[in-house]
Amino acid sequence: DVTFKINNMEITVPEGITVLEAARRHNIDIPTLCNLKDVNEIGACRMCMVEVAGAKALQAACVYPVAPGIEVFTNTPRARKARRVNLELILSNHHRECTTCIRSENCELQSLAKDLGISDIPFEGEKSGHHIDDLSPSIVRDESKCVLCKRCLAICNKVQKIGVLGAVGRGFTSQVQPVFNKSIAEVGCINCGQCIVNCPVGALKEKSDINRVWDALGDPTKTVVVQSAPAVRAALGEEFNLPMGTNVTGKLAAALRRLNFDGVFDTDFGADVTIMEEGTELINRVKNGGVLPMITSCSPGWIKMIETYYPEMIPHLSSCKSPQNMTGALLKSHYAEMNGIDPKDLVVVSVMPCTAKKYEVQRDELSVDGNQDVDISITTRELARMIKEARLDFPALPDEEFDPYYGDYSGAAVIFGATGGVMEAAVRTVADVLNDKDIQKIDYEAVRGVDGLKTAEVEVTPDLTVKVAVASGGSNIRKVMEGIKNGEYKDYHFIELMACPGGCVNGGGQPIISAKRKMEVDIRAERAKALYSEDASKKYRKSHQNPSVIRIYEEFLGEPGGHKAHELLHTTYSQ
Ligand code: HC1
Repeated sequence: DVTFKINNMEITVPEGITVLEAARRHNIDIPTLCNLKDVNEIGACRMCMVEVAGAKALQAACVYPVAPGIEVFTNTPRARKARRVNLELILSNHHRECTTCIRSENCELQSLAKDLGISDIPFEGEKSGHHIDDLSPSIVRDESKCVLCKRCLAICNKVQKIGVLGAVGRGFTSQVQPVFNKSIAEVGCINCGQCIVNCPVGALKEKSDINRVWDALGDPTKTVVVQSAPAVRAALGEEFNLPMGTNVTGKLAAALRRLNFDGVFDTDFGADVTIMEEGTELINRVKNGGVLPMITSCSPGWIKMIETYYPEMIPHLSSCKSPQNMTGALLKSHYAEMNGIDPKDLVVVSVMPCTAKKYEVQRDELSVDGNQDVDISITTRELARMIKEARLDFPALPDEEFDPYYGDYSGAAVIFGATGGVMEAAVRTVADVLNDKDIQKIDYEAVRGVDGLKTAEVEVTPDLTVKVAVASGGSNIRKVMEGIKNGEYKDYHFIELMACPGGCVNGGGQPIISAKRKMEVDIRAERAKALYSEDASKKYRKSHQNPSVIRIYEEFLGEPGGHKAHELLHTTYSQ
């Protein structure tokens, strides 16, 4: 431990942390804009300037390590003045359309300006770029709002290891841009949206599809149904000031119903169907000498990553569509038929924690005669905006159920939204099928938790111990890819990969949490708790026990992995 003085108060903190973190641990805040714990600690924005006794110049607290006996002052006139000038300079070159900005009231720059009492900007003058890049189906970049904090760049390069953003120019011409000054749509971006959820301001946002949903809902010739992903219920409440980790499944169903969707369904139903198909595929590959390890295929950011960067690994990918698209394909076929609706007049909307789902729905492989399985995908944040626009008092809504059949799901489906959840759901079903009994011990703790890369061995039958791995976030995915290539995973059977760190609960479409708050809580763990507690409360906790899943195979699909299932629920990938 290290003992030193901050604002004349003696504190003791662990060695190796920064003055910023030490101060915050003792309830002394120092403002920051560019800091992102463990990811972007570069002292670029100069907002965290403090005085250190004996040092002439002010120091950036976010990169200044604690040391025994130092004396730090966070609130001197000189430090306050430096921060003010820095902030005024940033604001002078910022496109300040605060009332209409997507990040209004959730903007770290706006909060700082308010907290530091900035009322006018003395440096008004020429403003740099005003270019808006909206060619991607997922991500919109507005350079005029960029504050050059480089948080997006650090996340993309270091955490996701995709590296499509770079810093160019110097001084006034500095910019953060996709490589080769191209559109983000043209540079191998995997659409994960981690840049968006780590941007302090409105320089990055999702491509909004809200108006398309309102238009569909207002069109009397259309039947408009909605499906909501597992992870949405773990975070939507945050948009309405409910505590992080509150499960809002019941209010989510109630809100969707009050937005006037004709059917209020759950992607979790499709997640259960996915387990039937993926479990069957795994058993077949194990029994018949197919390509192993088999890798999950539900995260569209991961799909884009393998197609772009590891096409030679595609034979490892499960052929299963994602739960979103399985649900969509069944709605466009079975549900439409059952209800006498022409599939052309059925609009399927999905609510996803994900920006890559906007890209996924447009994939050519996921349409029948030009009719997409899922027509429009919106993020958790966009749904929150629709609920606000419709003036629904979300926290006061009653808890309702999703509509029967396509709204029925098991506990196994709910945990899809957290890293390790798909694996656990699959193992629950595979173990029951191979043993032909209802196994009672189904909490597979070894694959739970937020670690980026986990491995486990599960004895599913006396003759078969399944070796599994679970990874989330691009850098961990890259480790697994390299591991497969060099033989490290040669006796593994099944690997779950999710593009976003922590899985969908931390997806690029989820509510945006400030960097300061993320220093205090692990949002991945908090949100995951909401899913595991719903799982534990469900009557059926295994996908194959969901009575509506049993029913759809009986009355429509036939056998898991059979002809009809293949036609509707499986897909191909491009190399
Ligand atoms: Fe996910 Fe999935 S879990 S990919 O993370 O398999 O987005 O929530 O909907 O499709 O079910 C996302 C979440 C989601 C699919 C499911």
